[in-house]
This record gives sequence, C-alpha cells and structure tokens, in this order.
Amino acid sequence: MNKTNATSIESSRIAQSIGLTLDRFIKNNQDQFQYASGELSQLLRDIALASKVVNREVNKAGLIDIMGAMGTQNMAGDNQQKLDVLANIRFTRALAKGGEVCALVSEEAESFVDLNNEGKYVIAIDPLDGSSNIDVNVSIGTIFSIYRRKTQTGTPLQSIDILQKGSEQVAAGYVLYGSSTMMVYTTGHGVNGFTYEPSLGEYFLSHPDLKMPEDGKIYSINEGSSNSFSNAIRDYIQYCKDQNYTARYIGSLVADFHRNMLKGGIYIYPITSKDPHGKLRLMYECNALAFIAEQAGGKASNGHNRILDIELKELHQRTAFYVGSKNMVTKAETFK
Ligand code: AHM
Ligand code: MG
Repeated sequence: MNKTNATSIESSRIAQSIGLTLDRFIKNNQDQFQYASGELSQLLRDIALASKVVNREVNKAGLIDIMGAMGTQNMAGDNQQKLDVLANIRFTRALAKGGEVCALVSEEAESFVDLNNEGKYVIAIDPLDGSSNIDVNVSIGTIFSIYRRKTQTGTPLQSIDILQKGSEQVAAGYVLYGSSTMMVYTTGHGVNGFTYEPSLGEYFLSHPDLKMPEDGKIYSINEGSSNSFSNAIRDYIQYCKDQNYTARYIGSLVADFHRNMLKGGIYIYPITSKDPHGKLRLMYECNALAFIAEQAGGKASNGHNRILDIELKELHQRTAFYVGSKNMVTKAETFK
C-alpha cells in the first residue's frame, strides 16, 4: 500500500470514530496498555465521572454560595477557594472508591494520601487549577498524571512509588471547564479529546489523534511580571513582538495549553525573582501537560532540560515551564 492510501485509510478510520462515547473508546483501546487488565480503563472512567460532578459544581458556582475564598491556604500558599476544596473531595472520593489507585498526591494536600488498598496505580492531581479564575467565570481545569506503583501491593508504600519522573507516566490528562467541557488524555498512544454533552451526561470523542502544530504565532506569558524575569525571557518576549506574534494569556494553564495545542503557540512560566524555582508544580501540573505535548508532537522543557526527565525530590517541587509547538519551544530555549 502506498503512503497516500495508508494516510487516507487512517484519516477515514479517525473520522469514523468521531462521536464514540468515552467509555466505548476506552474499552476499544484497552489492549494498547502494557498491563491490559482493565484497571487503568476503570481508573480513567472514575476520573471522567468525578469530572462530571465537578463540572456541575463549576457551572452552578454563580448560583449558590460555593464561591469565594475559605480563608485557608493550601500547601503552596495560595488562597484555597471553596471549589478547589470541593473538587479535591470529589476526585479523592471517586479514586478511593474505585480501588485502582493506592496513593494520591494533590495540590490541595501537604503529603500524599495512602488509600490503604491493593491498587496498582499512583495518581498526582491538581483538582482545580487556575485558582485566580474560579470566581470570575473564566475557564479552569483539572490536571492528572497516572503512574504504576513500583513496589509490591500489600507492602508499605515507598518514596520510589510516589516520586516518579514524568517519563514514567502511564497516562495523563486534563479536563477543561470552558465554553464547553472537554477531557483530553493520553496513554502514550497519541492524544484524544472528548467533549461533554451535558444533556446526555456523556463525553464524546470530538478531537481524535490531536496534533500540535510544529510552529505557531501565539505566545502566552504573564508579561506583567516582566520586571522579575531574566534578560533572556525579556529578549524572547521582544523577539515574539518582532515576529508579530499574538499575546494570549488566560492565567489558567489548562486553557492556555489547550488553545496553543489546537492553534500552535508557546506557554512559558519562567523562573522569576519572586519564584526562583518557577511557580508551577512538576508533579501535578507540568508532567501531565509535558506528556500530552510530546504525544501530540509538541515539546516541554524547563528552558534547558526535558520536563519528563527531571528527577522528583519532593511532592510540591516547582519548575520553570516552557511548553507548546516544538519549533517555538526550541527557539525560546536559545535565549540565554
Ligand atoms: P494555581 O495552582 O494556584 O491555580 O496556579 C497555577 C496557575 C496556572 O494555571 C496559571 O498558568 C498560572 O498559575 C498563573 O499564574 P500568574 O497569575 O502568576 O500568571
Ligand atoms: Mg494549580
């Protein structure tokens, strides 16, 4: 078969799969997993179910009194919003009940949660990212990374089970609560996106085999913080302007990443004088998006090294984050 025929058969296979429910898609693709026992599939379904509950709460946030700061702070020192807390509870409950996950790392908790079960997977999750946008009706998201537990089930959990490098993820994804709600995930065999149809309560495959354009014209960085950026980052911003790129910055990582994946672009959260190690968290914010970016043909680094190769030393470790179209990230890395 020549290449053109093979490509058109592949495109028609993809086109025919549009509209599949998430459940059916997960089932159809279960044999792609290295350990195809159905548990990872069930885990993805548990996440999807919890996200529907969170989606309902995000959507009615304007109607009832669940908005606003609780007056407490999470581990990273951010003001905890009620919806952050609720989302954390929803995901933790769904994952604990499901039984596939033995340990959970969350932005909202200081140490990992040992679920005391026989689960083979470890999950790192930011239940509701984009805290500054929760109260103002702007897109927010959930980010998750899934790892295999390394030690035997039934024995005490060890740090090698929890502190795994991004390259060891077996699956990762995000849910975007935007003008529509989407779940996008990878198990290391490409990236697929599903759009939620609220009247049916189902996610349907809408963006099969997502690919990030190799180049783009969008740069996403909080330019208001320029005074605390390095000269290299300031020079790169000037380069973007000289190229007539467009600036787009929502301030919700999932939303900025998603747009750039569809349209071509780069997102940068560099080290700053305020956050000398970067602001974003490697384990439950950057690793998942780095895995998805690479699976979609994009690139993710800390400005020097591949995100997925960075060693984890602590749960809430921070990093600089450059992610997006491959050629744009490569170019940004040349500014030193
Ligand atoms: P959060 O975990 O408190 O929500 O912080 C993460 C968010 C990202 O979603 C976003 O890209 C970035 O922080 C925005 O930070 P800043 O307001 O400093 O630009
Ligand atoms: Mg976050």
